[in-house]
Amino acid sequence: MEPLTLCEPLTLYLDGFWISPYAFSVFVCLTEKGLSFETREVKLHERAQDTPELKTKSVTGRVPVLEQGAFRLSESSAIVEYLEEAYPAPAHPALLPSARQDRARARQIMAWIRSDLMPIREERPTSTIFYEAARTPLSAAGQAAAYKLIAAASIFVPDGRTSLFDDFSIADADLAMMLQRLIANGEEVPSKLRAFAEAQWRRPSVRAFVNHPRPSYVAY
Ligand SMILES: N[C@@H](CCC(=O)N[C@@H](CS)C(=O)NCC(=O)O)C(=O)O
Repeated sequence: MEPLTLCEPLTLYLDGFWISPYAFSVFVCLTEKGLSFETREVKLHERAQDTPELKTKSVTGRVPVLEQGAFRLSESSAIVEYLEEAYPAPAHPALLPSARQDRARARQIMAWIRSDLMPIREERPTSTIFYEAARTPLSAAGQAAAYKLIAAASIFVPDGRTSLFDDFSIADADLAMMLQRLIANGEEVPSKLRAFAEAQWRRPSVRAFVNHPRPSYVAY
């Protein structure tokens, strides 16, 4: 059953403005793996996630959703893990470190980024990276979250390096996206972390997402 599924075309459902950090993670993963895939935009500002079609595909009404034949999966970290298992090294680049403890660290960083730092996510949404920068300064809670992000990232990113581990991992892209919320909005970010985020931003898979054409933004 599954080998047949793996031959089926891949479709990534993502938001219509190409700003979802979770869709970004899956997009980078698919691109780094060298997989051909289609993208379908879901207009979240028109509540397209509530349509029966998307509800059936995602179950939870959220993007990203990966579709492969009759198999549909939402939750970016589950999708990344699926792709890593379904398209493993050496036939495809590994997107999690091969060393067990590094792999665990990458998963820690990915889980943390998805579950903490809420004031940054609220006050510096990814629309401020791809559209217009924020107009108001960070609140006290936002500043505390920025400090927490910078403190942790300064430990996670080794000195003199622009990647978390020896080779690229999907945690690099996720951490860079979180740091870009500060950088793009002119917040103070130490040079080591700025160099890290900028290096990740130059990666072709990341550029393909960042430079993808976007329609005019409608706040939602
Ligand atoms: N934990 C989820 C988060 C997904 C998520 O929050 N997606 C947002 C777009 S960035 C969404 O679909 N929002 C629409 C909604 O919740 O109705 C993941 O990692 O995929």
